[in-house]
Amino acid sequence: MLSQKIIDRLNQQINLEIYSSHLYLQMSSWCAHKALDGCAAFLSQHADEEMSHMRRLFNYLQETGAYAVISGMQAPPFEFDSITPMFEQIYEHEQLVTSKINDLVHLANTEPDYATLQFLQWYVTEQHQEEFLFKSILDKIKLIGTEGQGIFFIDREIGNMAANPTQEESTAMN
Ligand code: OFO
Repeated sequence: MLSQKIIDRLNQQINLEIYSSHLYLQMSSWCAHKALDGCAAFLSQHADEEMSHMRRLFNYLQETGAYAVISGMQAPPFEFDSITPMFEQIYEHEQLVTSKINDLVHLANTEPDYATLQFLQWYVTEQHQEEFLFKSILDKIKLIGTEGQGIFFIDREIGNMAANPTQEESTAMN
């Protein structure tokens, strides 16, 4: 049985994962609007992955007999200058998600709630991978640049990541 404090924090995390999905779906729409089809496909796929993160939390709360609650949430931004600040924004957002997961791990450890602590290990690993993924995309953008044909190559490169989803991304899409 989970404490009310843990339930509340897991519900907050559910809503943050939904916001992440909305944010990336909105960004994918902006990319599609700018004919950046590779980035659009990658971000749309990543939006699905965020919903799978939400589902995992949702199911955990239900399995423990707790009540999963979806809250109202702010709309994501929909205007972007270019893909460079967009991916910088994503990287910052993922760092925020990591800090929220760390807070949750700390809470589960101090309660103590060892089942939740173990459940959260998946998210610790996932956030490490997410930060690495978006940092490497930013590195590629800086290396290739977005001037002239650079944006074409960047878009193709990021689109290839969507064409080769990880196992988890495949599961999230099915
Ligand atoms: Fe992007 O990892 Fe969930 O939020």
